[in-house]
Amino acid sequence: MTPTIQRSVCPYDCPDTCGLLVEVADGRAVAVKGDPEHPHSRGTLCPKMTQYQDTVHSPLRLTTPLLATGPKGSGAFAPISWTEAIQRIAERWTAIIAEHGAQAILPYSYAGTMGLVQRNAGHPFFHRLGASRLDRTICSPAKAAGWAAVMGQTPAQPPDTVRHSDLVLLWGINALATSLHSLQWVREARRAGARVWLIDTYETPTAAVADRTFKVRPGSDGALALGLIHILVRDGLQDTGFIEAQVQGFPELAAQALPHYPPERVAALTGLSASELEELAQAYGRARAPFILLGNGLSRYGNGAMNIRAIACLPALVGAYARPGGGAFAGVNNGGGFALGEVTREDFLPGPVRTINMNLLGHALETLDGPRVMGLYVYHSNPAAVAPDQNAVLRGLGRPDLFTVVHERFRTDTADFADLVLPATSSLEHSDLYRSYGSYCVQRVRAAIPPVGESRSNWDVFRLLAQAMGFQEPFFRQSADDLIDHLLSLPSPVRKDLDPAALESGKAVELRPAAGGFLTPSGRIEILNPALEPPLPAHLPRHAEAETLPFSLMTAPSLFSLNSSFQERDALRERAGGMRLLMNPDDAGRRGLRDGQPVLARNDLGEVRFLLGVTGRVPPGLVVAEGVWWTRFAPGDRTVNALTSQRLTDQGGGSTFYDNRVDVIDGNLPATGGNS
Ligand SMILES: Nc1nc2c(c(=O)[nH]1)N[C@H]1C(S)=C(S)[C@@H](COP(=O)(O)OP(=O)(O)OC[C@H]3O[C@@H](n4cnc5c(=O)[nH]c(N)nc54)[C@H](O)[C@@H]3O)O[C@H]1N2
Ligand SMILES: Nc1nc2c(c(=O)[nH]1)N[C@H]1C(S)=C(S)[C@@H](COP(=O)(O)OP(=O)(O)OC[C@H]3O[C@@H](n4cnc5c(=O)[nH]c(N)nc54)[C@H](O)[C@@H]3O)O[C@H]1N2
Ligand code: SF4
Ligand SMILES: [Mo]
Repeated sequence: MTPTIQRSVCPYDCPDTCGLLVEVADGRAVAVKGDPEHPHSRGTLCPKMTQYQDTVHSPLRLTTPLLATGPKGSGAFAPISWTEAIQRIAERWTAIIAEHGAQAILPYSYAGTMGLVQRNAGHPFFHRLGASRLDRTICSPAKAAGWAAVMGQTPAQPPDTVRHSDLVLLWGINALATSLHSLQWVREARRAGARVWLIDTYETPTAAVADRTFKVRPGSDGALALGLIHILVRDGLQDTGFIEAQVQGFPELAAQALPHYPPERVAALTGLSASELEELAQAYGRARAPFILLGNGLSRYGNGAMNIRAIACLPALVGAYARPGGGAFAGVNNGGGFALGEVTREDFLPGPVRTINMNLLGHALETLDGPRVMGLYVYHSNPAAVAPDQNAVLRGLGRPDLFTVVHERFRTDTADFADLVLPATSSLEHSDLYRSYGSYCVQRVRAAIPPVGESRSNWDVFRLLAQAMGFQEPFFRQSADDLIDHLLSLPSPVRKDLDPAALESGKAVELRPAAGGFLTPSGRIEILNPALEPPLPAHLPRHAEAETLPFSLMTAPSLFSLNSSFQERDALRERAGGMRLLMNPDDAGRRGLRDGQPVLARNDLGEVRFLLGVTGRVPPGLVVAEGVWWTRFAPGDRTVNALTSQRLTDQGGGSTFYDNRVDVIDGNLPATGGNS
């Protein structure tokens, strides 16, 4: 058969949402390329997706439902039919509901696939069931809260605005790994003469595209932003006209907050020298159109929302929003204009039910009562690897009385703890409607190939479960495409100029917001936000501030994986160089540790084996673990999140993956039993 080319989209939790051209032959994807007609990705893909067919047709794909035949975590399973699997789930859930009530069932999902229908497919089902609700806060709710504290619901500037900037600050963002295509606009600015400066805790791969890197202490960016504002105001570099017209609370900030952030104090808090602070402030204050590209990492701290809030004040101070090419980009917050409520169906809830924060999964499974969680349904997420406090999560998942179902493409660490595993389709095998969070693109895609093995999509599994549980609502009988048709049939001001035929063609379409004012309660940028306590931004200490273990631990993203996705690909794991812990040469030397040797990182929560990578890219006092590994490819029996805690952010109930300290010792010494 001659190959055909099908349009699709990258389904992963990445802001770029790249367009794909998939070459299909005999019902198989044989090649995957970037779609040159995609407005944001323009034909290029990252190294993870250029061989997506190797994920889709990986020999590790699950192809039938599996029933556990050994103890939890052993990974011993035998194939069963879909009919039997669904029947067993319905019977067990019915018994749990009869004995403990429906809230004893907890769904757990996040972002294995980002399409609106498949991602949210479980919501209507679990609402109708009356199950406990999951607060999906693992990623960046503190960033959202900190940003909204200042900017309200103001639509994000399109990310390509940055190409007209003359000073780009890549702030807490490893863009080469996590938002590759935003860098194309940064590079364009650089070619036109812009300076590109990186502010991170270590020299990430993104340092290679920056002119300079400023290495800050973890969790100190709020202090840094306030220190920069202090210098700007000291030297009269603020934009008084813009502030008077568009900003609320500048006099209060100047009088009450800024005196606390002189350069000497800020240098001590951030680890930057006083001269680096001066250089940063002068460059920012004197640039024609400074632009901040803001990452998520620095919000995953006990003070994360406040750090973001302080940074969000900087563009307002210098009037950057009024200058072509100036401003900031922290992610698209309202793109698409689809009625998500028509997917999630809150109206199916039988009444009030409890909500469980997903970052507290360990607590929820181990200690939470009233009622105790007896049934867990995990879909498109891998909490045994990605959730904080891995030991608590594994203790919970190991409970013999917990009935766990995992719907997955692969036998992940979480699947190993399931009573039943259901095989999931990949994005090439189902329909969905995508909206990006790193651009204003939306795209409708249909299956390019038939399901691999007996795999089924999230939407189709919940249809089967709804039928088995006796739900009569016609809603549960629709196909994913029926629901997408319905979403598109509802009018939205965001889509008023959209030609429906454009979406039907399968191409990505951009829905840029009209430029307008600031959507805050006051209609101004709220440096002072009277609804918050404190009303002005301030430096707050992070959780690990007073802890005494020698190293801050960065659990940073890897170029060659996406959270725990892509571990199935041998070539990508090899390019990552194994599960490594990066350390400064002086620290390694003092401990007698050598590059490439096994080490053990440990704290009160657990201990994890790594291979040591010694590099001057990491400053003293910091260690870096890039990527979230599957245990079966790890040097030991735990991965990085055995070292991260369930503590939450100051706002939004977010994760604090970067706010932890560890000790590191020679891994050839005997284990100390820290993973009970
Ligand atoms: N290749 C790859 N791509 C990804 C992901 C991945 O894991 N790998 N993850 C995806 C997901 S889920 C998301 S949410 C997005 C964003 O993914 P995120 O994990 O939020 O990554 P970034 O926004 O790049 O932010 C991480 C950077 O923040 C830095 N950082 C940490 N603490 C601080 C601090 O206190 N101050 C400063 N200045 N910097 C700090 C880290 O060193 C790191 O370089 O990317 C997505 N894309
Ligand atoms: N240490 C540390 N931990 C982190 C982070 C960090 O920076 N450091 N980042 C955190 C962040 S930002 C996030 S967003 C979370 C993300 O955590 P998750 O959302 O759990 O992301 P993944 O690890 O990519 O796991 C997604 C799983 O979904 C499966 N999947 C893909 N498509 C489908 C589908 O259509 N149906 C079904 N049923 N399954 C599918 C994939 O095979 C994969 O195993 O991780 C967090 N964990
Ligand atoms: S992971 Fe991100 S950069 Fe890579 S192809 Fe997907 S959307 Fe594009
Ligand atoms: Mo995320």
